[in-house]
Parts: sequence; C-alpha cells; structure tokens
Amino acid sequence: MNDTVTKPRTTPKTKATTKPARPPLYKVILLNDDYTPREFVVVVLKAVFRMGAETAQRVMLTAHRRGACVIAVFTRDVAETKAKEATELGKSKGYPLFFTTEPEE
Ligand code: TYC
Repeated sequence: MNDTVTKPRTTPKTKATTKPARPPLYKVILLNDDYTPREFVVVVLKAVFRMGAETAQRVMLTAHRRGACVIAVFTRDVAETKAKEATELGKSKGYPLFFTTEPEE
C-alpha cells in the first residue's frame, strides 16, 4: 500500500561498549553465642549453606573462638534470605543463633 513508510528501528545503532556491572556482593556472618549447641550450628551450616561436615565444623569453631566468622558471599537477596532462614531455624528451637549480612568492601 504505502511503500514510503519506514519501520521504526528495533535494534540499537551502536553496541554498548562496556559490560553491565556485576551486582554488589554481601557477606553472611555467623555470630557466636553462649547457648546454641555446637552440633546444632553444624546442622544449620550443612542444611542452609550446603557445607560438608568438616567445613561446617571448622566454621562453627572459628565463630566460637573468635566471636564471628564470614561464611559465604552472595548477591544481596540470597545473602539476606539465607541469613534469615538460618536464624529462623535456631529460633524455632529456642536458640539465639544469629546470622547477619554486610556488604563486601
Ligand atoms: N558457643 C556455643 C557453645 O559453646 C557454640 C556456638 C558456636 C554457637 C558458634 C554459635 O556461631 C556459633 N555451645
């Protein structure tokens, strides 16, 4: 019908020259307390953070001796969800076990 009508461009004229930035990462930190049984901390680390028995034991002991231990790094959403899930597991058993998050430098 009308041959002179031009279609709008659907692809950009130029390609982006820089790659999209990586999402910022957040640390999940395990805090020590005086009441949660060591074995229970290990169970939670294995279940929520998919750690093997030896790693979970080592991480638990590091938090126990030093007061805290960085256990993993994720995108913000994943870090916050896992920290909450792990903290809730302790709470469901009446333990004060606590996992927190903070942005990586
Ligand atoms: N300190 C606890 C106890 O002696 C064990 C424990 C270790 C608790 C690490 C929390 O993040 C923790 N029963």
